[in-house]
Amino acid sequence: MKLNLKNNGIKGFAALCLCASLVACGENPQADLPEEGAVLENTGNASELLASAEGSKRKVIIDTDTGADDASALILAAKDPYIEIEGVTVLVGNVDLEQSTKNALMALEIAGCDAPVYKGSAETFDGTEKIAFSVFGSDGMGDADIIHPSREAEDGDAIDFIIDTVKANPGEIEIIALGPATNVAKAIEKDPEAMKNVKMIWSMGTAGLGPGNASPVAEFNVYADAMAYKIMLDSGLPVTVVGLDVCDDEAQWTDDQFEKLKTQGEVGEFVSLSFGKIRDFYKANGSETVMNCDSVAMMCALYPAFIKDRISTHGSCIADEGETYGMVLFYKEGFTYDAIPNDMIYNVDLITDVDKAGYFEDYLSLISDDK
Ligand SMILES: [Ca+2]
Repeated sequence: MKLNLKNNGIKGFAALCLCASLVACGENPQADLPEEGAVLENTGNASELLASAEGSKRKVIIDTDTGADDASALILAAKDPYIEIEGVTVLVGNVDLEQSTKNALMALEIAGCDAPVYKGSAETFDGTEKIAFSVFGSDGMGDADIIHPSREAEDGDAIDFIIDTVKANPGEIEIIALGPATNVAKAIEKDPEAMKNVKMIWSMGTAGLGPGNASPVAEFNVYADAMAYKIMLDSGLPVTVVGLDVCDDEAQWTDDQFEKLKTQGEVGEFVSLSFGKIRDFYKANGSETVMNCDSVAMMCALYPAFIKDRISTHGSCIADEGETYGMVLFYKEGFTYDAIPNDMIYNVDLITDVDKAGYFEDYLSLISDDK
């Protein structure tokens, strides 16, 4: 879908789009943002999404166990003119901490973004050594020889960075967590008072209201560190969860779509190549299409219009060993259960529907330099 964006009384919207691609990561001057209430004439969803974003810059920390899906989401964020990426915090998950850090640095670099990157957890919340498990290739990025970052991570620790940034920006910081909840849980444990000032934690995690992928009931990010996820949900902090069930069916990317990505310059080719190994994995398991949940979560966090439905819930994570390890139960606010009282803390919003059909075209448009 070719977008037809028209400048409709907005100062230099074309310049905004160009600006967004050249000086991403919150370097765009505020004056270049569309004025509140501005109307964008368009024929495509992505521009509607841009118009639905808030008029002032939001401050985000992106927490990532950077594999190909995380990298695609980082690029989406780096291209967004409405957010300031305060920093990217990394942890083990899809790949080990060192590789995860390199992948995050490379994804930012390919998107022209110089946000600082901080290393975090190399093990689970309770100190268990974490064995990385990747279906994205040994480097988490398709083993396509595309990871050659020119930058290195900052000296500071990711947990301290999260705490210090939240302290310095009370009520303003949104954490977009794309991996296991270890870094977030450690920050909550280390300074719970400071973390009360978090505006929102967006979490790609859980099976939502559908089946799991790490086990029949557990999703990978939760399964990788269920205690950390439990601490995050039990903290009472506001959490918005994007589960597996809103990333399936029409939201899954096809071979044709990956080919289309390849034609979208250096960034599109990078994303397409990084998914090579997981596409093989899906095909070997009988699926011609591939999930990209981290970018669904990023779309939800950045573009309210992408979200079609949500419910207010209490989220309860099972961290005890056993068949249900890593399962998350959602108790719906206002629902009367037969057997148990439903008078809990409803700090967890569960996204229950997104614009699956428009997801790929939206993604393609939003990372494009010629929106
Ligand atoms: Ca991830």
